Amino acid sequence: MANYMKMHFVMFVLLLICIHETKLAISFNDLTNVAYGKLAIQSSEYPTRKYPASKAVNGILTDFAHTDEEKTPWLRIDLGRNYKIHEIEVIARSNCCADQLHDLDIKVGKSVHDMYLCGHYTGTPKVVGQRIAVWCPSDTVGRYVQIQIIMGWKNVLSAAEIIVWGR
Ligand SMILES: [Ca+2]
Repeated sequence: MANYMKMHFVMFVLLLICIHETKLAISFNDLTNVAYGKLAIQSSEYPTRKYPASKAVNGILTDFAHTDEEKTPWLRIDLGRNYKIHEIEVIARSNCCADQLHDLDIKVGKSVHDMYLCGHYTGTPKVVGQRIAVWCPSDTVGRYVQIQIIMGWKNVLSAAEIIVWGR
């Protein structure tokens, strides 16, 4: 009987280990924000030049990058090397005007001349500080991440932060 109990105990422990390993396999703990502090440029500067693209990758949600008025403004981040990219989040500015951030193409590429779509956001944020998230196709690898407004005629692109979850 003692051996029977011991065998059950060992099986129970093995089961716990299996559950633990499975959880590790499906968790995303190894992803980091690979955009944080990286080089960023945007298609134009707001006339006061107070809102450079770097403000979209500085980890601060209360400031933001802001282009001048254009038809299809964009902001591009150079991650410094290729990363496997899982998810990209774009956070609207938190003081006003979240609707500036609408109808976005979110692209990834190994080269700025060869970017492909990770995801598209259709519509307009309804609240300040809104988070827009897109999940890239599973095999997405790239060094450059770009967001661009593709609808309308007079737009400004203003993002408080762009978070790129990758490894
Ligand atoms: Ca910021």
